[in-house]
Amino acid sequence: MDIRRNHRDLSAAQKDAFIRAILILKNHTPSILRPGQQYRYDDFVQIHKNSMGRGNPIFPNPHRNPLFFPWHRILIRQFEKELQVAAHDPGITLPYWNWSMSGADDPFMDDFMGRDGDMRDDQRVTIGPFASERQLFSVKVWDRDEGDAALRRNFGAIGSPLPTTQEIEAVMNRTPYWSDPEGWENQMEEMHNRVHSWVGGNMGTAASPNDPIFFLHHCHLDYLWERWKRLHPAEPVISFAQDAPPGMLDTTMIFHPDIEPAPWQRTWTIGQALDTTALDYRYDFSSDGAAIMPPESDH
Ligand SMILES: [Cu+2]
Repeated sequence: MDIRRNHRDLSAAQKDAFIRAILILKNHTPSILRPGQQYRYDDFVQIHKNSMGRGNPIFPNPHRNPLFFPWHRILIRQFEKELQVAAHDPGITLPYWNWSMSGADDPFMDDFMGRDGDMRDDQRVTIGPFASERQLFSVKVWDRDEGDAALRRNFGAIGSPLPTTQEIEAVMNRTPYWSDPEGWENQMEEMHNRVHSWVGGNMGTAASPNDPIFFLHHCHLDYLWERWKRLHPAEPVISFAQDAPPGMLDTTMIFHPDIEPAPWQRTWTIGQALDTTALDYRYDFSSDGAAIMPPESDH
């Protein structure tokens, strides 16, 4: 069982292994979607771009839709497993970023996610493992037309500030899962959009997985879904719009359009993505947010 943690609880060696695995996937693991033109990391960017209705769109679009949480859960779980395989290291798991920039919560360190874009260099990231001059992290899949090969960030330039703990907790108290616009999913997805815009650069586009912080961001959302389930045990883990067709839980989630190859062999129904232990991972709830967790019955 893989255990995911807050990035601040990772050792220097664990952070290093995570970054190295990303660079292997980005520079050495062959692409399945466009062999010879990009690497495996870029396939994840392409899948996400398609999911936003760009490139070769996939239907249904898993954004502003109850599918958002289960669909992104599978996307980042597949990424995590491919990191493990690429680095021959089953100990690698996705860390999450709790959207705070204070002290050890800040993931944008020179030896981890690297820093903000440089305003004197067109917002290119110039410090950290993904810095443009290292040439280890060339963007291959763009939102629209071919763009800059450098990773870009522009912290806080667009939209609202990062969500505060109080804002996050206010959303965590919401039920049910889906109710437009006041439900937990609806409000949490909105909050998630703010974080994409706050980081800016590639993160503000349909090709947002170009920035590795995407995976720490979505890991946090996945973690919050697990916490929400524990906070509201009587609430259905997922729910749909009143006019949704019956049998939604048994529908297979779509990760590629018909005109592109499947990114992986397996498929999942929505119902198969509701339990992390069935996907062979769980969160370490002992350090983060423990104070606001209900007591667990088994210990
Ligand atoms: Cu997305």
